[in-house]
Amino acid sequence: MKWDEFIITGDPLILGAQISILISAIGAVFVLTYFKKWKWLWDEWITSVDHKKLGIMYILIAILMFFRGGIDALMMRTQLAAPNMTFLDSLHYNEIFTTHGTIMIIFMAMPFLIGLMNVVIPLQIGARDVAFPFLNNLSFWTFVIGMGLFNISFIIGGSPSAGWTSYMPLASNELNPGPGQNYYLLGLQISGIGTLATGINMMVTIFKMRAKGMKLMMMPMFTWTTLITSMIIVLAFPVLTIALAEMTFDRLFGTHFFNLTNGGMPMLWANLFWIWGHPEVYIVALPAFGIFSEIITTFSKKRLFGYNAMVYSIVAISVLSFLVWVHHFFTMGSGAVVNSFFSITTMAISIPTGVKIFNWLLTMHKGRITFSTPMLWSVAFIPNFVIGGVTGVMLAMAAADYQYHNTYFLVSHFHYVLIAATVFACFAGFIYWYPKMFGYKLNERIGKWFFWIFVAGFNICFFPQYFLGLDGMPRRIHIYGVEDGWFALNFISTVGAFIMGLAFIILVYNIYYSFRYSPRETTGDAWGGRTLEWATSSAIPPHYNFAKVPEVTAMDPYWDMKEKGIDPNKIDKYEKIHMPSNTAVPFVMGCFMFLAGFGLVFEWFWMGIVGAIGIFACMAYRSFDYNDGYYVSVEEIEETEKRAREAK
Ligand code: HEM
Ligand SMILES: [Cu+2]
Repeated sequence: MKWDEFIITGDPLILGAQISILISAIGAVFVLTYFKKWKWLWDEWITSVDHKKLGIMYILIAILMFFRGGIDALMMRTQLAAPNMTFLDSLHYNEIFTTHGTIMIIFMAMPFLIGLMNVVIPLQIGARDVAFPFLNNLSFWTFVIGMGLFNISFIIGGSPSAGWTSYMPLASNELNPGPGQNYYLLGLQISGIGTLATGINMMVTIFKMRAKGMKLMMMPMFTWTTLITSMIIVLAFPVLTIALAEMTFDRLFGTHFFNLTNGGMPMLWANLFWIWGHPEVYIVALPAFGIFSEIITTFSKKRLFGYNAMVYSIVAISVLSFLVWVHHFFTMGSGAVVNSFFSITTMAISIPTGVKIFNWLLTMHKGRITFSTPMLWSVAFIPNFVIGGVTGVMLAMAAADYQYHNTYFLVSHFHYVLIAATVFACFAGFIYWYPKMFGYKLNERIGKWFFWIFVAGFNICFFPQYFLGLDGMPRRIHIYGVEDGWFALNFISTVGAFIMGLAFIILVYNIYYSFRYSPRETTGDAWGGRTLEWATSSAIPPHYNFAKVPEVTAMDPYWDMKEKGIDPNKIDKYEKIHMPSNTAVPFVMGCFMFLAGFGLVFEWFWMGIVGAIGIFACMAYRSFDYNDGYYVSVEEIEETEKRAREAK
């Protein structure tokens, strides 16, 4: 690599991005220095082990990534707006769909949901924190480092361009020289470690830290979906870890796992990728189902219809999610028997999913529904997601898939599923728990504008793509001709994409507007909630969550308490509370991970070794760190609780 190739120059779009990043960075440093906020940032956020703060930081970064992925999407839609456009060349287009897909799934959808889990789950089960608070901070920093490494590729060295699926041999050294693909491998590898640790953490938290009396079959639905999602993470992510490591070896050390030479198998990569990749789809879908369940019950003022059926269908979906991966390559010639098997398992998933849809509808049936914005998103989810689901069943028919495969029919299908389930749920959950995090609601009127414009833009963008697909337009093409006859629908689709972009601006404006003008929430129970997170005070409950952990005697425990006239915050005598200390180790370790990752991307092995030594040094340091946390004194609890009550 020559130095003049190191920093990407010459492209006006990238130059614009570089300049705006530089300006934002200088601005951030200036603001932090001017308001003397560095210490606050370090003590209260960077080294914090408080699950709520880590959750908020996850969400913040996810929104940032939604912006980046969204800009990518708009650039692609601009290029495709009309025949023979020359806005992006083919290589540039390839890079952008690769970073768009990877960022949206790995660095937007997952961290958004993990952020909401972090904020909500310990509160919802009546715990003081997650099971392993140190690990939680470490997970966060590994995710940030992986995200950062992946994102700098477009400034330093060049972006990956082999698609988010990185099929071999397209992703090999021969067809994809340069550091781009290495960024993909190492960025995902590092952030994947964080995700795996989060999965373990959440699983142990939910199994071991529930409030007294909360049996498994009494857990709120978001807790259930988080538990099952965590199990999927623990089972699926190691497959990705191995696959990425093998491809890294192929590229860096000349092994032959996925090359055609010396017995390697390109299809092995496709299989490993989707053995992780399909469960991954459910990692971002199940928590969404949980969020909708919480919101629909709250705003229908009813218990969830068919609670047991809901739990069993989540379990069924999670088992099936490991048995369908071949539907991603029906056309690669596995033969009729294999294709039939995977065709049937795929279609079978629609049964438990359908059960859930009916349960949500029946929860709303005869409920006293209020259409607040979180509820609007949840109601809109149902028909939009059904469109995605039904076209999924169409794709599942192996014989018919020979027609749909790799066309815009598929592109439309997976966006209907990912946006109507995951993105709608992220928005819904964000708005729903916003008062818990920040102490005031987002403005409802602006929120409704955001909702209607986004949902309209979404359908205008993606519905026409089904017909483009049926008309034969392949995915991942950067140009088409007048004679193809795809102009009108593509143009409509692009208009829809920009409408969604407009909606996003409205969301950002709403955050600003509500920060300035929203009335402060004083009850801690902004929406008339049913579960325990609403029993704590807001904004952001005290770092120990509950001065005294409530005892659970019924499903929807907070609703039950309210009905019985019990105030969980009325406590005669406080007792001191044990809490974990902050830690700087994960942040430092993250810096070494970055060094190691960056070194490997450029095959500067000395740098990789320095980074690795640093990582091990941090581990050793941590092993001899006997800090067992500290006690929050009774006086401090009294003081904190008084302040929280006074805010009422
Ligand atoms: C918000 C509006 C969005 C728009 C306008 C949009 C648009 C696009 C476009 C134009 C492509 C390239 C299609 C092609 O050339 O084959 C694409 C691919 C993709 N999108 Fe989106 N997208 C959006 C949101 C999302 C979200 C939220 C996710 C995931 C959570 C997502 C995941 C993907 C994936 C995985 C690909 C495939 C990338 C590949 O082929 O390697 N998109 N999207
Ligand atoms: Cu799949």
